[in-house]
Amino acid sequence: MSLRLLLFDVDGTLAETEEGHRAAWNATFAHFGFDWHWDFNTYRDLLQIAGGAERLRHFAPADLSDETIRAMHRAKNARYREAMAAGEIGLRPGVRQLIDAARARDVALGIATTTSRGNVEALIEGTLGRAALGWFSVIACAEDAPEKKPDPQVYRVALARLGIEGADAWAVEDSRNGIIAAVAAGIRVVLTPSLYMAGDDPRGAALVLDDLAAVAPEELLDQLGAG
Ligand code: XBP
Ligand code: MG
Repeated sequence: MSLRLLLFDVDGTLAETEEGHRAAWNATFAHFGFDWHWDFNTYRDLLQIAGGAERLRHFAPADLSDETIRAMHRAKNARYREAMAAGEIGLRPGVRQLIDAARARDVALGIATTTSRGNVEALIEGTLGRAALGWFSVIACAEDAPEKKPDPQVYRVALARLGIEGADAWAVEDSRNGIIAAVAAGIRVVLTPSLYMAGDDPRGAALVLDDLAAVAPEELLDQLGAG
């Protein structure tokens, strides 16, 4: 067991993105003529359902067509990406430092997320710059894994693409669904609970930190078994 691959979740882990998603949803509801508004507590409950389109399907009346759900999800993501491009959301503390330290020690980096590739790219470009997309050996997202977390599919896809065993990888996650998904793929988890996930059950995580700045990056890589 060594650290060959560090897999990052995106929403809640690389950045506190969910307030961006929530604002974009609320603007989309108004645009489509609905008087719905997801406040913080409502959205926290809805986050139990992974995936934006799945979340809206769960919330919306049954007679709202799947086509409309898809159109609203696209509209939400267009607004969300505009906010990302405008630099409205930054990385969580310690993320950049851990990425830099891992690259310096030849630990491969990857992404395993429920959200779409376009949203991942918008976040990476808006925070680390376009060239940083090339720092990740694998980006596994909604388009690669239709079974969303807590299903382990996205983690299995990421491992399979690189031919790396779960035992040689660690995941950085923020949520209960994320822990369950990674552990089911045989991957150990560093949990950094996000705004919406604070107070959730951390069982299954091998290490729990307030955020990645809580431990110096070199020390953290040593703890995770980097060579
Ligand atoms: C995050 C999610 C995502 C985002 C929105 O899960 O559930 O659905 O809220 O993204 P995780 P989309 O961090 O565990 O991957 O609207 O693009 O689905
Ligand atoms: Mg997450």
